[in-house]
Amino acid sequence: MASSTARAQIGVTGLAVMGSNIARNFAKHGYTVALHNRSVAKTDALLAAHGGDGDFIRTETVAEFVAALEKPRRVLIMVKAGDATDAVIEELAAAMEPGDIIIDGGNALYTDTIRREAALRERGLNFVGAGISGGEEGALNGPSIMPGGPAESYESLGPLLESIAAQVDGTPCCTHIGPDGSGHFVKMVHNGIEYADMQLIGEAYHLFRAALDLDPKQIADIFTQWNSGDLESYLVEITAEVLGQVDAKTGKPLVDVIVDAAEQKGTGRWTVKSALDLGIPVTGIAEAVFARALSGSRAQRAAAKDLAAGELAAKPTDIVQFTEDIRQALYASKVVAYAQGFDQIAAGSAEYGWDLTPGDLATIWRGGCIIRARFLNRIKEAYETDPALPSLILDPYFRSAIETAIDSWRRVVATATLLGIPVPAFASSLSYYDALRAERLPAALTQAQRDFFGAHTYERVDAEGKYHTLWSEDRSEVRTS
Ligand code: NBP
Repeated sequence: MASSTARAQIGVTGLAVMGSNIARNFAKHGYTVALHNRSVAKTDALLAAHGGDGDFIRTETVAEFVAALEKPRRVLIMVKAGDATDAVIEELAAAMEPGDIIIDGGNALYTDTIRREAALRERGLNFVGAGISGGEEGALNGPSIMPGGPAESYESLGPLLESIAAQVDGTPCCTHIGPDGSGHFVKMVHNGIEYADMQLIGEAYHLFRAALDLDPKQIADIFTQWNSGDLESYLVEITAEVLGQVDAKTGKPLVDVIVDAAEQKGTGRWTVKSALDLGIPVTGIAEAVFARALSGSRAQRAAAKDLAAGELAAKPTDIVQFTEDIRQALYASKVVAYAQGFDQIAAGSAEYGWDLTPGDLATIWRGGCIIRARFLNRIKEAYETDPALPSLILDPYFRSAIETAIDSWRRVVATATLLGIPVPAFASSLSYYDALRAERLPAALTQAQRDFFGAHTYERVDAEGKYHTLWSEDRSEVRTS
């Protein structure tokens, strides 16, 4: 630990799990790190346990903290998202000078980041909203970092962030995403995709148990096997670990003694709300958010548990075939979830004028973050080949992967339905796919109904313009524009 002089390249305020690990990560990469936390106890605990990791400067007050930083000052805030972040920004901004950089590494709502960036810009300060993924392990050993904010600030900040980020094939999992709230927006969609990915894995697991009567250990082995193929990913890997875990108290599989009510912190919900505003169907993510909500409706579920199931079909007898069907359904549904997430990113980019590059995101999500997967290399390649791809599903690789999977996918959704096993994400992803490729949708009827009750007009397939049928008169048609 060194004395407090203005020589720290980076300051970290908020030294709970994430902040302390990122501070250590910076220190391990040779940076001098100024430390600050609202309550000094956390700063001291960090120094006591890990002071030897590198060059730290201990500070108690914001004034000391800011004074410890070389100029332009770079401060990373890692506090609870929301009001706490606003409070910390205000304190810091009052003590900092034009040209300094404040980075919010918390899980901020991107509209808050847009607001904060504009307010701080007025005061001559650079504000960077950086999405950080990877949990505490990633924060320490290399997260995926999604910084959004002024491009000038990235010149000074980028090298630091890129050096502590995860690296894949020599490429850092960090790049300048775009202006103001773009980094947090992209992190939000990342988390939404994470929800979908977890739900799909959950549905696969449920089918193994309820349709094939496999036990958690057998299912763990299947996930381990899958992790050496196209599905290789952090989430598949940890699923195998979790399913292999035995509860010390009961000797049962741990998963069987955990209450089946999933909680959520809110980023999945934000993703869906934003998608609704942007008019982008993110059905996989939405089903995942709703599935968690339904699982948590414990009183309602308890009251409903005797509801009729109807006549159920026989379980599949060819375990090998159905296991492969589930693998294919998982892969195809995952393609849909990512395709939808990337659609949302494109829509957000257009709405806010961010000019985001989807291929960059696939690149920086390959390591460090929770959705890291072999799959992301394919997405990176798809956008490299065609940056204006209308949907990820239309990329030749994914198109052919779905062609291979389609029969299995249908069998899985149909079998689950006939067995009374809920597969909301598998089923809605398949329906999305079928809707996307449909020549005609029932939307023509919807438009006619809207015209009937609200004179909302419709377009014709055989003529330009907008039309209205005089439903309550003689039902003749008039052109309205
Ligand atoms: P928490 O989200 O639990 O926040 C705790 C920190 O916030 C402590 O340092 C606490 O100071 C500080 N704080 C609070 Br609470 N209110 C404050 C206020 N009014 N003024 C100043 N400081 C205040 O910490 P975390 O789990 O390390 O996460 C930090 C951020 O990173 C969050 O935004 C989180 O959403 C985000 N994130 C978390 C993960 C993850 O896996 N956990 C991953 C990615 C991003 P105190 O010690 O004085 O109470």
